[in-house]
Amino acid sequence: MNAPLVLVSHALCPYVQRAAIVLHEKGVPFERRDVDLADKPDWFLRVSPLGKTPVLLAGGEPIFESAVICEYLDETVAPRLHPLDPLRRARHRGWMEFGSALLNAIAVFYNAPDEAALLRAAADIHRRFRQVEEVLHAPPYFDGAHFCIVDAVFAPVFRYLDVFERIGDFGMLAGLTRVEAWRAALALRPSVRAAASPHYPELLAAFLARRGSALSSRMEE
Ligand SMILES: N[C@@H](CCC(=O)N[C@@H](CS)C(=O)NCC(=O)O)C(=O)O
Repeated sequence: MNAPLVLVSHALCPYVQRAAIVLHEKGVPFERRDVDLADKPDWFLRVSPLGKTPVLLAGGEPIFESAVICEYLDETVAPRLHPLDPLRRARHRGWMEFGSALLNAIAVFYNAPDEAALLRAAADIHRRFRQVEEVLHAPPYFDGAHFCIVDAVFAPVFRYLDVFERIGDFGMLAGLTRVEAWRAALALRPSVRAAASPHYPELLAAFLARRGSALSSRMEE
């Protein structure tokens, strides 16, 4: 892979972080090009058929969808992050999808219109993390010592929790010691640290405060 890589990004996008983490793990230099998703430029709509970030421009060719970008990078640049065994790889792909569903549940939480819906959404997120707790058996990462793409998918999920916990105790990880240990290990990983701006917590807090949601109201208290 010789041509320069460009990651079309948005500062708050968790899917962009997945791709940035994988690029960093593989030691691939890349340029981030941020777009305003509230006012999408024409060049962006030409390379992003769904109008979403991330897009990876690889030698000028656009690749969209974060999971596809991660898989492409894994197939083309060492070290391999996915397991070599097809059955384990298939299971990892399932948990990547689970991570995407968790991001949707997080959006339901921060958009919840009232306290009852907010607490229901928090309980739903806790239930999902209980499922994750059941499959974590080999610390420090998702599948043992080897950092994998599922780790890159969950690290941005945990970044949300860091900010939610500043607002209140929602018990999303209550009693889930293996998930907490995994979260702590991911937070120390250089690729994870580099995937978002140091201002990310403040930017996310400002975004959450503007939602007009129950969570926004709590932030005003
Ligand atoms: N399935 C996509 C989801 C990407 C996504 O939802 N990106 C959001 C930002 S985090 C976006 O671009 N939203 C703009 C829009 O939907 O108009 C992926 O995995 O890449």
